[in-house]
Amino acid sequence: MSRTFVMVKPDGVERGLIGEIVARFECKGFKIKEAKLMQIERSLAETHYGEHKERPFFGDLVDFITSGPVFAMVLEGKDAVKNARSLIGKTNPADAEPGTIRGDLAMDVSSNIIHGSDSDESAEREIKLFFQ
Ligand code: RTP
Ligand code: MG
Repeated sequence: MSRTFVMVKPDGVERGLIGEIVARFECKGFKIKEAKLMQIERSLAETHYGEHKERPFFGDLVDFITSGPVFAMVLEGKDAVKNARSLIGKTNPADAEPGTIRGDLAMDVSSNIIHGSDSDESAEREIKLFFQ
């Protein structure tokens, strides 16, 4: 068993999709170990997305992720990072397969409704950042 960090982004919370998204992870077999609705401070957003700080979309990404509450979760399961990313689907919802969360529920790369850690190291780093 391993852990991953997942959060419903402000667009997903605003659209009332927390229940739908949590249900998909539970149906897959994940256990929810921690969960909270929270407002992300700008400094936390900049640290969380630090790997993208030189990218042209960084400012918009930080503005977006701090624009309203997010629903942050720690999920446990077999190959948690990989299984969660496969449920989530590709970064750009236009490329995400139907059946995935982004493929079914989003249309735009800048508001793609959910975040999932991309490696075990990122997962542990992000779990510490959000749930110390
Ligand atoms: P996330 O970190 O949010 O789970 O998304 P991801 O791993 O699938 O994608 P990543 O490469 O880490 O990018 C982080 C977020 O930046 C936005 N993005 N915009 N305009 C663009 O070309 C672009 N590329 C990435 C997306 O909202 C993505 O989720
Ligand atoms: Mg990422």
